[in-house]
Amino acid sequence: MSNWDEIDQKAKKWIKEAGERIRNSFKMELIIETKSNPDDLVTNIDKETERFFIENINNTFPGHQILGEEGFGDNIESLKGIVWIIDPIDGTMNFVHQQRNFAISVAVYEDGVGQIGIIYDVVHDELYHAIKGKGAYFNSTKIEPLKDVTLNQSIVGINATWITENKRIDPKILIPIVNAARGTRSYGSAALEMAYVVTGRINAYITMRLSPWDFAAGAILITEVGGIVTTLEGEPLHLLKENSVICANANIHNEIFTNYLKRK
Ligand code: 2AM
Ligand code: CA
Repeated sequence: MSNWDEIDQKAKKWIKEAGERIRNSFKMELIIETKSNPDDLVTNIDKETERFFIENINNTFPGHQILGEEGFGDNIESLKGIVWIIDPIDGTMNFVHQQRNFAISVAVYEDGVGQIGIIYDVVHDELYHAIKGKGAYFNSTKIEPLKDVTLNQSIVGINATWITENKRIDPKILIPIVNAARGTRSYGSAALEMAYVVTGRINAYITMRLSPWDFAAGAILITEVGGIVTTLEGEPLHLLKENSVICANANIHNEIFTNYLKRK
């Protein structure tokens, strides 16, 4: 068994165990706190789940580094070596308000190159997973490469906050894309929305601002089905800072950058 297979099997075991704990937590009362603003939620379950991964990874793979949303991992300044990038609950607002539409996202990178990407839809017990070069899977079924549909035949995942997000990029650039698409959807978990692009349930996902733990696993999965992931300026995603993100099949990505967005 190769090194990556062993890491992949452990990661999947832990993600399933963490999911089981999260499903059990539905019966208990949550401790909800806010982070950067009153809408930025974190719960005791986000924190417990992240600690669960960190403990297991540190015990099993002591040389590996960990970047986690809740900050219990390492203080990472470089991507050298093996780095786990973990979002214990992606879509925390959905977790708190809906008890659905959230996921655990786990990615393993080596020297900045994505090797393993796993997204677990906890409520549906659905696992999206990929090892670099071996294709992407939905549970035990191999996912077909993305079909070359055009934007006017597409559903685009996009969050309504794009209307007001204008720190670096003028949100108006998205209006013609929304008009050209067949429809838009917003699910509130970047990891799940990227998993939906991978399985063709939506055909593109566009967002003005994500953190590395939101997209680290999704980016690996999308690459494995022939899709493209970049910033809205057409650059590769940076794994140690916030990024705008557009991911889609190669055809739509090209169509959008030919007709609507400018590369830097
Ligand atoms: P979270 O639930 O882990 O916070 C919602 O559209 C998606 O964007 C979720 O994946 C959410 O992750 C993420 N998100 C919400 N606010 C964000 C912010 N200020 N910066 C980066 N990502 C954010
Ligand atoms: Ca997240």
